[in-house]
Amino acid sequence: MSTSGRLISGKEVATHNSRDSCWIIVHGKVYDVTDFLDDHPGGSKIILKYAGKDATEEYDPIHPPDAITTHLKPEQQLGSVDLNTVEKVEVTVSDADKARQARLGQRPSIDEILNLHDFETIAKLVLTEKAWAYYSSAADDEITNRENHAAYHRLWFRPRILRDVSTVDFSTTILGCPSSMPVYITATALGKLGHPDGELNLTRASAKHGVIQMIPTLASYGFDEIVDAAAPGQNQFLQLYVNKDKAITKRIVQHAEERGIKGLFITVDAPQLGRREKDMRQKFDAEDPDNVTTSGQSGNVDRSQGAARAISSFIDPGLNWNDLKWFQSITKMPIILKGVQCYEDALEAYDQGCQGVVLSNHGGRQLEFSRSGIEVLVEVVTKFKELRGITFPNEKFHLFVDGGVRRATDVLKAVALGATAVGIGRPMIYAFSAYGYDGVDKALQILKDEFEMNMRLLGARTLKEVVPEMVDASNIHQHVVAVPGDRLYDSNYESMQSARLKDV
Ligand code: 173
Repeated sequence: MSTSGRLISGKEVATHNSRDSCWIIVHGKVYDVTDFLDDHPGGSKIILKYAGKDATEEYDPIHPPDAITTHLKPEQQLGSVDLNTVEKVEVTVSDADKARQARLGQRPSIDEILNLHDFETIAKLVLTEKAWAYYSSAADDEITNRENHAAYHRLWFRPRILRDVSTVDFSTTILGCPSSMPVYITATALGKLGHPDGELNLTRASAKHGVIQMIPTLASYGFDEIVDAAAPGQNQFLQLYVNKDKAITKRIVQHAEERGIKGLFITVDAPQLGRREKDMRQKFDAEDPDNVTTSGQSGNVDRSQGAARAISSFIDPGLNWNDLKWFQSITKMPIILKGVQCYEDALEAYDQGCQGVVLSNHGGRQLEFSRSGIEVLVEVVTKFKELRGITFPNEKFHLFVDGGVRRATDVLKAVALGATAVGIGRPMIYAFSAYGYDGVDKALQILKDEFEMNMRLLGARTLKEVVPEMVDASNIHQHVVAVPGDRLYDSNYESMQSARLKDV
């Protein structure tokens, strides 16, 4: 800090409250953001709302803690403020969000949660509108989002009988790291929108259950805070959004390697963020003066943002195959491309020396009508055998899948078809949004219980015995779910949606 901690009074900060001179306070530090206003990925309006004031509460859930110090020059970091001299800014909370807060106290006991879907039901009730919109939204009409889950309905088991399944073991290794099950917690951004401990809930529960957490580039906690929260020996991966500024990317990658990260998952399906309209609509509130343009006509309101788009402008749309060599030159971590959607690109990744690919469509949040990861898995496995004589699982090149996974049976289908492991994203955020650490702990335990039972019922004692012959995938490329509607069942089944909330 250039003025090495000059103590500034709240009164002085308050005078810098305009576009011409705009200071803000975040976590007790004062920043001169006048020259940064037009560079702020989320726009200048939101900063100007806090000009001369304390912006911490607004800032916290949607920025990694070091975002501000990374973006501002040392001379723009002015010093500290005595918070007692600062007038409190009330963050406006809508009545709907107040009601949601109240519902937190009325959640059913966690003992009532039986499966991963249940967390989503509770999360929808207790999350703020903004958080629910950001987490749950997907591209356009959300067809791919639904297809991700539906695709698993086109795969049916061919179990084996009369095998001694007194003990079953579903542990495995992922990129050389032991894992208690063929599941990892995949990267999802902005954890603090759901719970104050955000991603740290995932770190702690992963440690307890012996699974691997993939740390997102856009976590609400800083990368180091998440690594520091890990237990000794706990393995973590890093999901990377490649910054247009290669120097920043290099620093992030090399720092991750120094901190012991075991795999670099480079996101390759997001040169531009998809339209998540549920998220984008959050920005639009005709009553909100922030949303009225200078012309005063709500018809001109910029609806093009949303939490994700607002903070994604740093991502390099120019990223291409030639950059792989550069990544290989700056790190020895295994490099995995996350977001591969056809066998041609999987083969290219293999030929260029990557250690694997994640067959993924970004949770249905990017290209609408991209196929599900599990469908692409079948294609990739078939083509690698046909064109290269390579079979899976394979220690030299790993296939991962994510999207739509809610049950251990989904994971077992992917493993049978050749996946090393499967990434689970939204269900874990819903778990901590609903119950914090306990939610993630329970979610992982549910998966383990489901694995144990389903391995027995499949007739597989280890994951090696979960083989392609155990799954009938003949229908996977048919984009029709051939399960007839079950009206009698549907009319009697009561989901948690209609569960009664406890009286306060
Ligand atoms: O899916 C996302 O929301 C995502 O990956 C993202 C990308 C940029 C900014 C925030 C989130």
